[in-house]
Amino acid sequence: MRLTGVETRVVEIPLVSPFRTSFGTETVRQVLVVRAVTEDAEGWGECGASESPLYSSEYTTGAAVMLERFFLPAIRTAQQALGDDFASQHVSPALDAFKGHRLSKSALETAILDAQLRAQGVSFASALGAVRDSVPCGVSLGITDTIDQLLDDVAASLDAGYLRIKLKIEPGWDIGAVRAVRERFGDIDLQVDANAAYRRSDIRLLAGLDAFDLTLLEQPLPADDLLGHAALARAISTPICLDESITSARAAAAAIELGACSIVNIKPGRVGGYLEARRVHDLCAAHEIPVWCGGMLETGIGRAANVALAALPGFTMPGDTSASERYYATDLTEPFRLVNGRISVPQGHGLGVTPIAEVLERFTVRRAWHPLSA
Ligand code: NPG
Repeated sequence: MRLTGVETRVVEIPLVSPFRTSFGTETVRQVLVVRAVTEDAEGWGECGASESPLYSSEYTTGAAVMLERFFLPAIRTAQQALGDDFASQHVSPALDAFKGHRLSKSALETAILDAQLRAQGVSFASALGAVRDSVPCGVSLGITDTIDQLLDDVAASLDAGYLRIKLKIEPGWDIGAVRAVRERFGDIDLQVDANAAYRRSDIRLLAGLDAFDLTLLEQPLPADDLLGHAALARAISTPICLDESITSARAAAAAIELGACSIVNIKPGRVGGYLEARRVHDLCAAHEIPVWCGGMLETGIGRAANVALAALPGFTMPGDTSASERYYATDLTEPFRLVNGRISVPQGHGLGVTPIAEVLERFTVRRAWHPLSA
């Protein structure tokens, strides 16, 4: 393929309601949208970074700078060396010298992969190896001011058809919230996500969750504390799932070998892209570790790719692949809808969805075009 250029846009879209986690509250989703233009097609990617570096070290403006200053010049060099043989599998090696910044790398690789697949007439799902045409969906519920509000959110989510509920927790909003939801809704598929808000000294407190038969406890401890997670896994019966700690297939292998988790949340952005996400999936499948697809408040662009990934065989648990309306009154693409708790996997070429030009324009706050042709 021959890339003629890449457009970066910073987009700001209001969320239907504030999303509060242990690391902060988002009311407007600020997102970097990447468009890769080739001679035959154009492709789209979305960066999972938020306005501030609170979930990870990356943030939207920084991601735009990384692309502009480092990644696009490296892609230009790779393309000059490879000529028409340049393809999406060359993106990650071309960017490998730059440490970290995986969310940003993923956005660029996804846009280039999308352009390639559209030109080839292949869907993301079939390129990745999907085995189903719809995926079971869960929902992630933020921290609320009161337990009553949380119970209302759970009730609305179950009414909408979500097949599992994930509660965000933090110190002071954990056992009580879980108990209230269990008491009110009984035997639902329920899990919790701490976003690294606890420390090893909280093991006794976290053992208190065992009474509630949760499907999993996600990322209780800091990302770099694999040994702490292993110690916790030995001390409690609730299965441990890792998110922030799993930054690559290599990191997943270490976590599994150490006994730090028995379930893995795969977020393609967090591991640097969909190609690495598939490697994490394959590794977990080889170790019989169930996986599910995480979410980062994606617009329809990122959601399309996540839903395709979640259709791979090892994704045996419902993911954070909610319908567009859970977050956005107006999505950048045609909205993803929940039907009987599932979302259909797009079957069109590439991502199978395209941003609606007028909507994209309305929410764009900054844009830049970076020519790449020689
Ligand atoms: O459904 O897209 C979704 C959101 C799921 O809870 C969710 N995402 O910690 O996993 C997380 C959280 C998140 C949101 C992370 C925004 C980073 C940014």
